[in-house]
Amino acid sequence: MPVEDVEREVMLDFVRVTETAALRAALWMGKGDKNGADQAAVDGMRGMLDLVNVNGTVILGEGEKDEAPMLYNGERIGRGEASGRELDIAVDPLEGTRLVAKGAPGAMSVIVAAEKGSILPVPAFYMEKLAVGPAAAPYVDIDAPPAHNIRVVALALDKRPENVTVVILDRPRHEDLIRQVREAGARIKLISDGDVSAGIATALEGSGVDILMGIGGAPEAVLTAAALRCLGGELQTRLWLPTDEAKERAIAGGFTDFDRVYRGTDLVRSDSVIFAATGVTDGDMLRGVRYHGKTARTHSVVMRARTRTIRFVETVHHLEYKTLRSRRENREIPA
Ligand code: VTB
Repeated sequence: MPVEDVEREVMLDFVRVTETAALRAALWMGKGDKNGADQAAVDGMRGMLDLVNVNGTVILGEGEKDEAPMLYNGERIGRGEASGRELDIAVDPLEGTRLVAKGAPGAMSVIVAAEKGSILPVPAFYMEKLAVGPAAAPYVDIDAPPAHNIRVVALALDKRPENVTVVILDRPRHEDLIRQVREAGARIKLISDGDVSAGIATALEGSGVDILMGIGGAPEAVLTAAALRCLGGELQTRLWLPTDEAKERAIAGGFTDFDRVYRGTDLVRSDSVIFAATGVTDGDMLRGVRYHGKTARTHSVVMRARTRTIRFVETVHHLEYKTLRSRRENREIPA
């Protein structure tokens, strides 16, 4: 069966996967327990993945950096039947664990499925990132100073540099970057977490953000790359290896050129890719989980690069009829 047929067939199953993770994580909103929220999302995601007719290998699981529970790198997922296609999988069952713990906006559950061999197994926790939408894509350069990139984005978007909005993770490591962006005259949106949705937002008209800059999680960069492949945006990245240990880890993973710029198309090397996400708390792109009586409502996006179709899916889940049973572990997965 041609690969594109498989994408069409399984893409809605991947929405079910992120919906389930989001529904479980949403119960932890505001409880001050980011690990509990993450574990709930991981359980939901793993349980639902057992039902999908693919043979996936997790290339980038989540959690290593934060020592969170994880879908392990190398773990085999899917129903495991001969008819299932081999796929690379990258997941972040809960992007923004701290956001859920605080009940803050912007958390979502994310999965990427791509042609086997196409997801780069980045052996780093962090990457420098520069993301923009389609109009500015040809002009930006991660090696250029922020002022240059702000200028070219302003030109591409036909606005003044003072009207350009740059999203940056609010971290001490970004002090100098923030100063440079301010000197260049642009506006800044500092976020506490969630640079996947911020990176994607640069490619969504009307999101209010134009550029993502700074250092964030490396798996998050790969997820962003997959989404931007579907949206026509541009992502440029470089490994950020602040310690000897981080450098050794990169070398052990076969990465020796630390100055190399990885573009989104280097991180996800095929157009045969599906990106699915469901909102947990309200965000720029997705609404969070809402409860009405005995139902819960989820809001998801699923897109694929080959056709660049972007589907927003709103689902009503009847909570009394919804059970999730792990086939592998043969047990009911608790909500
Ligand atoms: C970002 C953010 C994630 O990690 O990638 C961030 O998008 C980077 O790491 O939601 P630090 O928090 O260590 O700066 C997350 O916050 C998740 O770990």
